[in-house]
Amino acid sequence: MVDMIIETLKESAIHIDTLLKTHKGGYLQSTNTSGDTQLEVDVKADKILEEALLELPCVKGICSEEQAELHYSAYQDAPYIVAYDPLDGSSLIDSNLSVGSIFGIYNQKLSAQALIASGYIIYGPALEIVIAQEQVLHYHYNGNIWQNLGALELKKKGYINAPGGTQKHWEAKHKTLIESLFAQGYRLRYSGGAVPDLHQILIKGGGLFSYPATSDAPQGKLRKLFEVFPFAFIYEKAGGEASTGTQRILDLEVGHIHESTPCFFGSLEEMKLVRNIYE
Ligand code: AFP
Repeated sequence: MVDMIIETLKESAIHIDTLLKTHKGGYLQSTNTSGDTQLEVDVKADKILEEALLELPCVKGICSEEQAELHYSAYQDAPYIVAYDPLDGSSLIDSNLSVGSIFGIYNQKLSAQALIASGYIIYGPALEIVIAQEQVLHYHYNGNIWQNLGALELKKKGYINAPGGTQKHWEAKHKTLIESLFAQGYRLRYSGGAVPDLHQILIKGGGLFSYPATSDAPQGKLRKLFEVFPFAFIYEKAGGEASTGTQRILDLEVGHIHESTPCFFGSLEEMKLVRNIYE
């Protein structure tokens, strides 16, 4: 049944990619629950996913970053709830940088422990999708079919440092962490889109992505259900770790569906350094 959801996400990816490549529309008057001003393409991508997923008899409900509440389907006995961010990084669209869709497939309830698969679509020079179940599989769309490019695995240590958040609002210990990575020769790679930034670390085999607690955003910026849990699941399945600095992400509870959390994703060596500095 999860395969049906994954096939539907692959089909929706092709529609959203076409939308992004052909559409030129600006901002709407509306904002979403997180207070972000919505682009017309945010709303359209959301509709594409919502309509496709709600048709599936195995989907009990959907929960979108662009919508205030969980939306139940007609299939109340179905097992899965799909939580997704239809277009993450949409503020990068006007500069023509890569953006993505992120999704988590939850069994019966929206909790980190109920996550059974997750992934993301990346709309870049190529259209790709990464899906984590037991392995983290990477697919490329060749204009006709989805080709499996194989499993993504993190090495124990990488060389990329992707530090999110405004530096003047970082805590002293976070500055220490980031400076220590640069002092070891890590390279800065940060676009401002979680999908391309976290994808690059997976493709290059390792590194650290951080979006810490800051004085202007004490709970970080990235949302648990739509960004943080799906990527935590992916990074763990790829042989890395994901934490808040002091706690494993996939042990966190969820209060409100739009709740955010500080987060760190990386390969084992970098995550050890995060623990040493944060704990
Ligand atoms: P937008 O969807 O508003 O572009 O935000 C993207 C995002 O949620 C995530 O993809 C990035 O990692 C993060 O924000 C970047 O935030 P900063 O610009 O504060 O570094």
